[in-house]
Amino acid sequence: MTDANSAGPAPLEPLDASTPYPVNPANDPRRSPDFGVIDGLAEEMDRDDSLEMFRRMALTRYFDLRVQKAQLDGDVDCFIYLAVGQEATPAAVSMSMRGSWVLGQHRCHSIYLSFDGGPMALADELLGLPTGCCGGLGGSPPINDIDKRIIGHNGLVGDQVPVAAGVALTSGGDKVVCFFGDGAAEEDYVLAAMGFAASRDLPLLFVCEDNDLSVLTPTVERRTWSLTNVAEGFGMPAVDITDDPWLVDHWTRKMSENLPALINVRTCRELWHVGAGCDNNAEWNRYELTKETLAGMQLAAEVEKIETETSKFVEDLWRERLQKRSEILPAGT
Ligand SMILES: Cc1ncc(C[n+]2csc(CCOP(=O)(O)OP(=O)(O)O)c2C)c(N)n1
Ligand SMILES: [Mg+2]
Repeated sequence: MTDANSAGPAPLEPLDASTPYPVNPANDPRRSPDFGVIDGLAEEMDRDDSLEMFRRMALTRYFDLRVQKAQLDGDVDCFIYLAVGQEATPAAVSMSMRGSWVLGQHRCHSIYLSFDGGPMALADELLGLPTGCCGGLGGSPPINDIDKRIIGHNGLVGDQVPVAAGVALTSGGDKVVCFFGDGAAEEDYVLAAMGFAASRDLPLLFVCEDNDLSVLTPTVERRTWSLTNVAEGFGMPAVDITDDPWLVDHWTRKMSENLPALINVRTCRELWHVGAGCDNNAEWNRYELTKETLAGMQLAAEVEKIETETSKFVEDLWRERLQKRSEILPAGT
């Protein structure tokens, strides 16, 4: 937090690309773009569905890159938790789980947008406008769209997991998806909630977005156990996979038939934990790999069209909302 008397946070600049960083210090083979991949899944999915899944990834990516620019420009000054690099997991899970209750953690623009939360309300939230999805008072994590059954986060890492168990206990059988991070998995109340969900047979899908980082600390320096082993110990099905979107979609459909269950997804955070900077240490680029797969399916022209349309949609949205803010809030607010 900044000092209440200070002029605000110092401007953020990306670090130099050569900054040393302990990426995958254990040389863990599970941190791989191919971990658990099943051949042929992309070709099996309906082509329009594959393109829709990519469209959701593109919306997150263009939106969060625009938020990054807005922060570097000084237009967004709240704490921001960007999901650039992590687009595939929420996009893929949402393909079969939209309409379920969904809870995310602080890094949740991707979840909100993939589950059809309103982009304008999210932009307004980050700009501090009263039309934001938390009244412009919450910022990046607590983004809600209750009509779409999206419940935002309050910043206490992992606390959405026991809340999700409560939602699943009272949902009348409706499914609940709860996203959380590999760091959150170490909180006692997260593990207790998983045990409770297993004991009560709750309709709850746990999705761990495992970017191998809790702020800057890699998993190997934090714990010796695997979350999938713990989930299996509780008696629930669990799978550990990379973030290939067709693979994530495949396991989401399979696991959601027998809840509660856990999917641990290996993914890469491209930007800083909080803020707009970039350390250039993502181990793979799932967004580009997804485009390559689609190109191999002769869908490159459709991909280009989606990117052009999404980029224009996001640019137009931010231009309009920045204009709106300048009209309703005094300069410097
Ligand atoms: C209970 C609690 N402990 C510590 C923090 C500080 N904190 C904020 S984010 C974070 C790391 C979370 O890592 P992870 O769950 O893997 O999510 P990621 O940021 O990687 O998406 C920590 C320790 C917090 N907000 N709440
Ligand atoms: Mg993490």
